[in-house]
Amino acid sequence: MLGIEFVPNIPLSELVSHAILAEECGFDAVWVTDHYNNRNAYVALSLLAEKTEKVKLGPGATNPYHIHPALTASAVASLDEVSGGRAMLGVGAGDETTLASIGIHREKPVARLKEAVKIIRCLLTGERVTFNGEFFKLNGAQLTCPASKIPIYIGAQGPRMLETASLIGDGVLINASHPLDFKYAISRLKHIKKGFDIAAYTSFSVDLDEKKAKEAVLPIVAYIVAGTPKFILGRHGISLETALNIRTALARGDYHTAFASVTDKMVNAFSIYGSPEHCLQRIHELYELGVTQVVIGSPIGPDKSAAIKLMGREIIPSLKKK
Ligand code: F42
Repeated sequence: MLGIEFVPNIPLSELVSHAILAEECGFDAVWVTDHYNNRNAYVALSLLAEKTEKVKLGPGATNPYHIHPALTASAVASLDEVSGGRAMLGVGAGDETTLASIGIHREKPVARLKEAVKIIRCLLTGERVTFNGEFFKLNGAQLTCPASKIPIYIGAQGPRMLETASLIGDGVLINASHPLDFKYAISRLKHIKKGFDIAAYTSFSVDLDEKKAKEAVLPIVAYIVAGTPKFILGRHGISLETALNIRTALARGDYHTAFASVTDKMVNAFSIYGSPEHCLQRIHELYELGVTQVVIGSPIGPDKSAAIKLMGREIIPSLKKK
């Protein structure tokens, strides 16, 4: 399966055009990111449901801190109805910094996510649910629009979250681009059952001009490096000190220094960028490791529409042949 990620930080009319184009070019799934400061993910997804016909659609990823799991269940069930059964759900612990900016402290993420997924699954079956958990209490709650077939994907990078995803998810969304990170992550998915979808949520930038593709991905890589834990930086031979320099520059708004400090090692570790041939080879590497869905994530390319068309011409036909 081949997915694409859209961030609703652009007018939704534009996002809809990109998604229509992605469907025409052969993508199978469209994920919309969920952060309070962007346009609302479900508003975007309802529009996409109306304007597309085949692609699967889902938030990638929402979280059980800024939305109660009962509301998430109701939102994805509604999406399933308006899209004619194409909904999927991505749910993670949420972005710590974004949550902190609206006063939410991300406590006990693994335990909270487990409870939330249990509640969402029960509600989606249409059952009346009474639940007395550590974080959530439900008292005879019931949906009027059950949709029990919606697959639930867990956003995970850490060892405990990955193992949990393999226990409670129908799939996992792994935010990484490099084979080394997938080797590690897949080794932690200890309990997966047949049909479990291992999705690689990559940072991706394709263009005929490799230099332009690289320039487009630098800002994203700067943010990734700034937020990546020491043990993952070490895996790629990147020192904590260089990462901290980027974090400090970003924090004081000095984007020039931050982006200029991104090294080739960092871009290679945390993104897939370059010509269509090169990107195709990197995608193949991930499928060979056991990834079952590659998600083409931000920035997609220096010009999104051009990059989606380029994928449709020079990458997707070769992937579909396999
Ligand atoms: N976050 C968003 O807010 N919006 C998005 O659109 C979004 C998209 C997205 C796509 C793919 C993806 O993989 C992640 C995405 N995220 C998005 C981020 C996502 O929501 C999560 O933040 C991220 O995936 C979680 O990262 P993680 O697996 O590293 O988990 C964190 C929480 C972690 O620290 N995990 C550790 C681990 O080993 O897995 C351990 C945590 C742990 O054990 N905690 C204990 C517990 O009970 O939870 C408590 C420990 C204690 O002492 O309190």
